[in-house]
Amino acid sequence: MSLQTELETIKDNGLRQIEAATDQKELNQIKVQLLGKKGSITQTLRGIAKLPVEERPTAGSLANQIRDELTTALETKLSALETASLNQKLAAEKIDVTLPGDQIPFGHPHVIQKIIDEIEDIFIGMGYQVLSGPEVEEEHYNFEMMNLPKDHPARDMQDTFYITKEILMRTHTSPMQARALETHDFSQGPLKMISPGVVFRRDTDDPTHSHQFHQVEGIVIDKHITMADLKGTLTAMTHALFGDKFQVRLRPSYFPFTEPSVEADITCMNCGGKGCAVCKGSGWIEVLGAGMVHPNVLKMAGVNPHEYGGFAFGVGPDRFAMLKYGVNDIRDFYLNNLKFLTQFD
Ligand code: FA5
Repeated sequence: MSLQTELETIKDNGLRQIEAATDQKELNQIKVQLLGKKGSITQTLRGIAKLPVEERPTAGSLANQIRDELTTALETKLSALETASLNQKLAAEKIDVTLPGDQIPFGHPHVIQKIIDEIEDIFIGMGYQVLSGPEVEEEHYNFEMMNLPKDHPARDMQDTFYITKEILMRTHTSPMQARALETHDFSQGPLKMISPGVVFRRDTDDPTHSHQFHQVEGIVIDKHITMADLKGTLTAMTHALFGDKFQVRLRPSYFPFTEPSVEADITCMNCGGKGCAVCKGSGWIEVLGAGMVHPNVLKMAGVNPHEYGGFAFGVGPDRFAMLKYGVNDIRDFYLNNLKFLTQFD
């Protein structure tokens, strides 16, 4: 067989093999067989040296032409195989974006925090500032500055967790009254402040008492503030939280840091005021303590009680949450039972 015929045969067989190749690995093997160092084209090219001199240029140029044709055919096939494999991969990895995704559970504010947020919004709307204070408090602020000197019998009203003799877990948010009074600059206007937070008492837990619960303290100090302002403010808060049907009733009470002192009841949610087991037949539920700030509290904080006066109150948002959502046991709020807590989402 002449060299030319040999080259044509290699080309025809090579093109057929290239065409029939089904994957890149196979194509690579064909490439090596045809164009590699020991490949058929290379071997044949070696034979050129044995040809008569005048035949060598024609044979050499044919060999180069065939090598180029095979190289082009290999590249074209390689690109076709790559496209086919990419299409196959895309088809296999296709996702249906219309399918519903996996539900990722999200956290949400605790129900008591929601009530506190609502109370904050109401008072911010009435021009109050919101302050927060230490839960680990000095006895000085928790008691002394609230007109409860050492050995005052009213200290027994709030059983206390002591850390040291002078440091305790605050039993109420009222120390924030003293802290705000001390720092407020009355030349800039009246003091109108609320302070929400956690408080701690050595109370025995029962359906309406927890040893750790929340309070929102409120205080307004200016000239000419009266008890009517207190009642109006508490009524505005109650209407905003529960609706206009709910009334506020003030009953005389005693707190060492207010004079006069009151406890405020609101219309029982459960019976609408008719009287039921929840309100023990009275039609009212006690939700907060309040009163006109005692002159001693003002004096100790450096405020002249002859010039300034006002009211203060301490709300229990845990009790509000119980009323609002018909929860009969305060302890449910603290058990971290997600089935219970997620119903307030
Ligand atoms: C006080 O703590 C006063 N500092 C409130 C106050 C502030 C009076 C400013 C005057 C001026 P009392 O102990 O009554 O008061 O608590 C206030 C409210 O906290 C109660 O009305 C009730 O809603 C809530 N509360 C009291 N003890 C508990 C408890 N163990 N568990 C849950 N809520 C409670």
